[in-house]
Amino acid sequence: MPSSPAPSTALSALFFRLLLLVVVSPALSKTVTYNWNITWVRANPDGLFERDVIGVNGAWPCPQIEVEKGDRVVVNMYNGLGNQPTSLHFHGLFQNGTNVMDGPTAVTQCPVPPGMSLTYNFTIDQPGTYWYHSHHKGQYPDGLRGPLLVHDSASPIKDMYSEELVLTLSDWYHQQVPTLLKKFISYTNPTGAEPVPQAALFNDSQNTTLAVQPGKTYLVRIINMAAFASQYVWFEDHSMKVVEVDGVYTEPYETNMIYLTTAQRYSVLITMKNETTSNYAFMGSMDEELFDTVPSSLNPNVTGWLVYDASAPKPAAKDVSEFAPLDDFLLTPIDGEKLFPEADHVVTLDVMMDNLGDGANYAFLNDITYVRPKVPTLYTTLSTGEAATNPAIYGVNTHAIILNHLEVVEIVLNNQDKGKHPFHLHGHNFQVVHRSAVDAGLYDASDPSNPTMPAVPMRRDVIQAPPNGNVVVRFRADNPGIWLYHCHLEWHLASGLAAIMVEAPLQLQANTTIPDDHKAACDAQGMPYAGNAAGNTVDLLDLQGANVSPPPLPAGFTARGIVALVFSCISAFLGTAVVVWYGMREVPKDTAAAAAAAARRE
Ligand SMILES: *[C@@H]1O[C@H](CO)[C@@H](O)[C@H](O)[C@H]1NC(C)=O
Ligand SMILES: *[C@@H]1O[C@H](CO)[C@@H](O)[C@H](O)[C@H]1NC(C)=O
Ligand SMILES: *[C@@H]1O[C@H](CO)[C@@H](O)[C@H](O)[C@H]1NC(C)=O
Ligand SMILES: *[C@@H]1O[C@H](CO)[C@@H](O)[C@H](O)[C@H]1NC(C)=O
Ligand SMILES: *[C@@H]1O[C@H](CO)[C@@H](O)[C@H](O)[C@H]1NC(C)=O
Ligand SMILES: *[C@@H]1O[C@H](CO)[C@@H](O)[C@H](O)[C@H]1NC(C)=O
Ligand SMILES: *[C@@H]1O[C@H](CO)[C@@H](O)[C@H](O)[C@H]1NC(C)=O
Ligand SMILES: *[C@@H]1O[C@H](CO)[C@@H](O)[C@H](O)[C@H]1NC(C)=O
Ligand SMILES: [Cu+2]
Repeated sequence: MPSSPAPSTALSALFFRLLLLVVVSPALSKTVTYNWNITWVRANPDGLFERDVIGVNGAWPCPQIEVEKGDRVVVNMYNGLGNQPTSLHFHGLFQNGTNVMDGPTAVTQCPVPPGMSLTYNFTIDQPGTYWYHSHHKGQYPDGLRGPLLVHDSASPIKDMYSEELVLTLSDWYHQQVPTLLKKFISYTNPTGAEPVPQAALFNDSQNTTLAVQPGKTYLVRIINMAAFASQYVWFEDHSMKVVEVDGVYTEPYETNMIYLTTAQRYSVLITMKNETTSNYAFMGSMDEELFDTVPSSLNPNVTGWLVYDASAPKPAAKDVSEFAPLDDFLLTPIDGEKLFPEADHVVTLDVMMDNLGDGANYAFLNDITYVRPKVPTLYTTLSTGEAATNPAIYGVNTHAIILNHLEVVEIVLNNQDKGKHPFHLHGHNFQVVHRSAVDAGLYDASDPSNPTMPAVPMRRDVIQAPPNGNVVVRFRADNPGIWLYHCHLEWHLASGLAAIMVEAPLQLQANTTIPDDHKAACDAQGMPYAGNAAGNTVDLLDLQGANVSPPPLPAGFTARGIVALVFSCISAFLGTAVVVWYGMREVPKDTAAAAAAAARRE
């Protein structure tokens, strides 16, 4: 090729601009590395009780993960707890191509035992507000959780505010999760009354103050990191404009109050007043309808203040007469993603609570209560070739549902329980295409009175199913992986309210390998990482030895009979205090009366 003449000034200017573009381009992503030693630390966030909490590098609250869209995140995690295994899950991230980094134990990895390390390594191509938390046996309410923020230079909302703030919400327990779980899943708690928290927190604390500047508009990223409690949130005399829901930008929607179930997030714009003379309370209030009994000592509220003038008083919060939060169904994603056409695959799941033969109360989807398999489900997929498309090899109690690559999936969730259940799907967000009123019963797709589905449905990754009602979501199976679908109330996940989406298993096999440190975590505990749910690598259809739920109640005994029997024993041995503590209100009247009569006879 002949050598070209010296470039013209115009050309060199163009070259320079291209160079500049490359330099400032958001495509130039970086790796953000965190070295985390997970250890116990002491804390007293509600001012009522000091206790051990799980922190990072000797501190609690845990640090914030903060990156730009496109960045790679590396978390080198060392389990310094000494007495418990752990894991990390990055809530809401699709982990597209990195299913192995998703984090739920028994699903995509073995628990990391004390004294061992594991590296999480993945890129993030989604903007917005997320969080991370332990995903091992209900552990995160003991403290291992924090915000994960993904900034985005191309954000459609970036010109609408001048500063960002983060506000986390939580419930708080004085006892540790293993103790609470032992009491919750027990024949002494046959009604399945969930542990009730002792306090509500803002930013893992209370009485938080936010110094604000008059006239300025802030983006407040609100994250509910609770174990159990939803919260109503409002800022006195300031309205909010919702602009993001669970990582999805929305058309601004003005409201005075929002409701966040555990694991949900909202970003809201708040414009400050021009006057600087007074300060204003902002409030969180736990949804007490979730609690079977409300102890008289419980303050469900937490207060913070927008501080315009540090020398002015912080006024007490005013009571609101009713909770009237925004209906999230009304939000519209800015990207305009249209309603998926008719689903290729409808998955209908019915939520129920019932007692099993051990007398404890369990949660069921279609009569199956989730039990952790011996082999993490991802490892079963990766080690079983063509058989990976056969749900039987995953074992009955993992409740594996096979999804075909790229099909449109509809999940119809019929909540036949009187409680509220916020359901979360890993690896995706979903279009919320129908949500019934409370007590509407089962979803009937052919009911002519169903409202027309929204043309551009709201999308998020956690949606609450109404009591005795239903919710219908759709998504495209465009992310091969083993994705947990579960109620995000930690107590219900522990009592089995989960199923596993085995999405495009053959495509997943084609490009996944198990990192050595993940295998080492299994090896250290003698846990297999190949074979069916029982660890059988020879006969994949032989599930002998697989983990299964307790047997049903003995023949001739009804659930109510067992409940009455157990209640009579408790009343006889321990007195009525225990009964009240575990939620007398849950027991049907005739059962309670029978139990009382039995107790009197003894
Ligand atoms: C983690 O922290 C614990 C407690 O401070 C300390 O004993 C241990 O050496 C630390 N380990 C690592 C790998 O940093
Ligand atoms: C917050 O303030 C209230 C009311 O003064 C007080 O009862 C509570 O203990 C405070 N919380 C903390 C964590 O200091
Ligand atoms: C993270 O993964 C990338 C891509 O596979 C790899 O190049 C890099 O070395 C990994 N980093 C660490 C710390 O493991
Ligand atoms: C909450 O904590 C974050 C991170 O430490 C901080 O940026 C933010 O201002 C705090 N928010 C409130 C309301 O205190
Ligand atoms: C505050 O002052 C600015 C500039 O004078 C004005 O545009 C804005 O409407 C005022 N805001 C409020 C809430 O009154
Ligand atoms: C909590 O806030 C609600 C709503 O304002 C109010 O009705 C209730 O009385 C408050 N409870 C306590 C214990 O302050
Ligand atoms: C995952 O990546 C594939 C290939 O780039 C893409 O087609 C798909 O939409 C992605 N799925 C999700 C949930 O991000
Ligand atoms: C993963 O495997 C599938 C099926 O073989 C292939 O089509 C796809 O391109 C692969 N994706 C990546 C990111 O390598
Ligand atoms: Cu639930």
